[in-house]
Amino acid sequence: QNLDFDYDLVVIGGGSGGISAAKEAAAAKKKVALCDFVTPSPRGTIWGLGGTCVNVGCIPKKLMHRAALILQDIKDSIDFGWKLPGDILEISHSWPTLVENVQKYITSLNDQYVETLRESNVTYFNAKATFIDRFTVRLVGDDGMPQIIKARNFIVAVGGRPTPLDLPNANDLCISSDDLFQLKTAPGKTLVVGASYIALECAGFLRGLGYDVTVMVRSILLRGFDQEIADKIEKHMAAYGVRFLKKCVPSSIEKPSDGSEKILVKGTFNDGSLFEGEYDTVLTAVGRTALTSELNLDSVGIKTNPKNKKIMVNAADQTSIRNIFAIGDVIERPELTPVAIQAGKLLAKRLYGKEPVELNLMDYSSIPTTVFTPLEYGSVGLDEEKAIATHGKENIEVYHSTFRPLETALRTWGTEESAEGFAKLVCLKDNNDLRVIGLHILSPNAGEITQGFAFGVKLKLKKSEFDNLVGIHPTVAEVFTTMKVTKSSGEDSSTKG
Ligand code: FAD
Ligand code: NA7
Repeated sequence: QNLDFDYDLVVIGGGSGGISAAKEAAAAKKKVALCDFVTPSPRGTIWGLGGTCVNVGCIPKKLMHRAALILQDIKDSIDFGWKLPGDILEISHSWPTLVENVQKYITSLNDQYVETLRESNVTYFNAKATFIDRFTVRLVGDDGMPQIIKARNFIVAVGGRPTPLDLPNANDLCISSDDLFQLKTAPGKTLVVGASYIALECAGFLRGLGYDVTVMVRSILLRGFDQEIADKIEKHMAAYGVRFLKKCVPSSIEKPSDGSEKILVKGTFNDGSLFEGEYDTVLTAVGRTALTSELNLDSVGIKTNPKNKKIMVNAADQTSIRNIFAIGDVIERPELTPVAIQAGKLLAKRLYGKEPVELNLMDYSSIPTTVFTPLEYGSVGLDEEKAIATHGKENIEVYHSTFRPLETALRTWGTEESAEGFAKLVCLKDNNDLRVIGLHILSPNAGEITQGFAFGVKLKLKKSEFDNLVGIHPTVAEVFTTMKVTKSSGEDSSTKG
């Protein structure tokens, strides 16, 4: 085979994982190219360099979450003595202003990514890549002109896109998270189909911004997360004004026959009863599909999981073809930005660094995460159900605490439930001690708290070590240093005084 390579490494996909790997490889003085191409959503939405997180994921989601929380702060301000110039009910929000400013910020990040690649000596192709053979890809950009490049190694980091709802008209009438953050007009009365992470986060901030929001839940909320906390999130969101249609799936999505601009959604509940409702916006968040179908992987011999189209890799992120690697959302690992970034960096270090390969293997255990629902839910390690399933109920002790954060202590609006927080430590009985194997918190700023405490779970600390840690008072996080009530005792988990 002619081994006249154009590059040492070609990275396919310019998102969190791809950019991280490309920069690290270029820093090791390798000749690197990165290609990134965004296929428009079925509604025609497109975006710039940086992948899902920057353009249609974490960043716009968190900014909109923040936009919604600001109204809570304004409402709370009255109880803290602030006098607002007018009636609180007259406060209004401009969706187009939010979208315009969020998009301006994203564009600035897109420009920064182009600049970073240039400064790092990574050649950037705004083009879609398809494999021709294990050393060659075809690139096609907006101009339609194909270009062939050869590389010794490839990293596939193409991520995923929202899975469309499998119903006629769904692509024309519904939007996905790919479209929401660029929506020109306010979403209005919204139905969110799906009940996981993305669905609940979007439902939460849309409600917080003042829209009428209903969530259609096929089975349970937040599959894979602690279900006691998922129940609390449901109650909190319901108190916040979100409606839930439980055990219901959509059966048809149409334009009403009266010619109105609304979208008519019909659905079926588990018990066979029927649902019908009209909405201004239907947002589907029913999972994501890895973008592997157009890479021509089969002809190169790269194996994918037929169930979910994800690329199969070994512990070193190597595919079934030796010189081709894959990282990020396109493989079967937690779909999170820092996971993709870390995996990309470590993979490049393993390929081109001087340290022994074993030192730079990616550790996928104890990865912290946060669901940015109106009351945030941070978690790291095992949830209670998984801990019991793995270790047996007799080997698990759970500490829990229900508390009212000072942030909401003076609140006179909303329900008691909407002002409460909750924390939980899942512990494994270990000789005469307990080891913390799961940490969960439902509170304002849960993301910030969980990031710090994740160390404790990652380092396999004992409950006694959490108890020995001196808290910072008055904070929410100090709850983890003072947890005394076990679930098995049946005592009330409310913290007083
Ligand atoms: P991506 O970032 O998806 O990048 C892949 C890139 O490759 C894309 O630009 C794609 O267009 C391009 N591409 C695809 N095919 C080709 C091809 N053939 N040729 C060239 N380019 C191609 N994670 C968190 O950690 N925290 C959060 O709060 C969070 N919130 C999220 C909210 C939403 C609404 C969504 C959708 C996701 C969220 N995520 C969050 C997940 C996070 O965005 C992803 O895990 C992360 O972006 C994955 O990075 P990646 O590099 O694997 O892929
Ligand atoms: P998930 O986590 O795969 O969840 C998909 C949700 O959509 C879940 O609630 C499903 O219910 C529901 N679903 C799936 N198919 C349907 C249909 N056909 N009808 C109704 N409801 C359906 O996807 P997300 O998009 O939330 O997040 C994916 C990742 O991206 C996530 O890990 C983040 O890290 C970023 P089920 O529980 O299966 O009954």
